[in-house]
Amino acid sequence: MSIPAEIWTKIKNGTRLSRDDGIRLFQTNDLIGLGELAHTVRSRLNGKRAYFVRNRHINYSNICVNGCAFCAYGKQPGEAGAFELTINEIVEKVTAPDAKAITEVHIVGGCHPSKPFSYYEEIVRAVKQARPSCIVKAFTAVEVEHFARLENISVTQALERLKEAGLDMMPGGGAEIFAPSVRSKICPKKLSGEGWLSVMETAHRMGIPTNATMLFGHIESIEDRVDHLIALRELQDKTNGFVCFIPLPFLSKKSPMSHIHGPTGVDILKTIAVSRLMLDNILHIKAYWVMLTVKLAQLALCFGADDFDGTVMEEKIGHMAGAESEDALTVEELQYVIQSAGFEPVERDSFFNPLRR
Ligand code: V47
Ligand code: SF4
Repeated sequence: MSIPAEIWTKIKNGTRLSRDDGIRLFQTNDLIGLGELAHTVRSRLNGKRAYFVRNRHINYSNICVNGCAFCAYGKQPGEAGAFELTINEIVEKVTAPDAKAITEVHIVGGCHPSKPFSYYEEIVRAVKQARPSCIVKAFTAVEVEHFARLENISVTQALERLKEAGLDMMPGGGAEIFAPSVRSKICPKKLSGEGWLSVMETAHRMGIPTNATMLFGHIESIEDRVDHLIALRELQDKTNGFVCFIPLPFLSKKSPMSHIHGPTGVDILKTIAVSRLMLDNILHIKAYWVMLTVKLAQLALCFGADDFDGTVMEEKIGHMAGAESEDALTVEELQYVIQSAGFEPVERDSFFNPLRR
């Protein structure tokens, strides 16, 4: 199916796309046309710029009671390979010589059955104290709701305490696919899609910006993807709190769901392009090279993406699921791949303010 002329007109005029438009875009075989449309919008919003950040990931623990069917990272308490870090070990990771230049720390874990809320407050406080100029982007909506429930406090109280400790921003993980029929199969114990959106709405209203994700290419339908994007767009209309959207291709190789193939390269590029076109109120789309591979992420810049994430030291979630990407990239490597795709590399902070060095 080719792209209907009506959609070209809507994009040219900046008119919002409907659910049907989104479905028709996913159904098209005109990959190049789709890329052209997404590139038009991306150029309108972000010119030739492709952003990156000097960041590192810290996973404080992989112990998780949720046991999502797609996840190779989470371990049950006592299972081989389960780990948890002390506050000192976490601080060492942000004060090590190789972390000297970072401007962002991305901290996530699992849903631990017993750690007290004070542990999470202490993580944020200690990292902020060790590196006051770094942005602390920590804990998904799923983790925050879990911590609050264990501590018997509200999500608002949990976020107030984390903000007080130094939390600047929240990552976008845990969204998966909002459709209850999919969630009940791939992550039945996890916070619902509605719950995820509600935690994010609370965070945004408290002045905590967040990212958003979508895990695609497993058992969901095209309609589920479009509905997921529309739910994010509707919340963004209300709060304007989402900074960046990150489409995450399902990595199947080492996942417990390895019988399902992940998305093809064409599907990944299509999904990035449709995300750019549907999410007219989220300024940035991330080509997360860790899960895409650097080569596909480079192509994604021509299909609507404008952000390359960053140096990403010590990523575990994607690599444990079989990601075939590097462990980390240097700033020179990021600049090289962006530039050789025909874009202008711009170092940014976590909120996409350009940084001049
Ligand atoms: O929430 C888990 C996903 C997410 C697999 O906000 C998997 O800046 C693919 O959210 N295949 C964590 N994906 C990663 C994440 C993220 C990454 C980079 C930047 C930001 C940001 C957020 O990874 C999880 C889950 O949705 N995930 N297992 C898998 N087998
Ligand atoms: Fe736990 Fe997150 Fe893995 Fe689900 S995806 S099992 S919540 S770590």
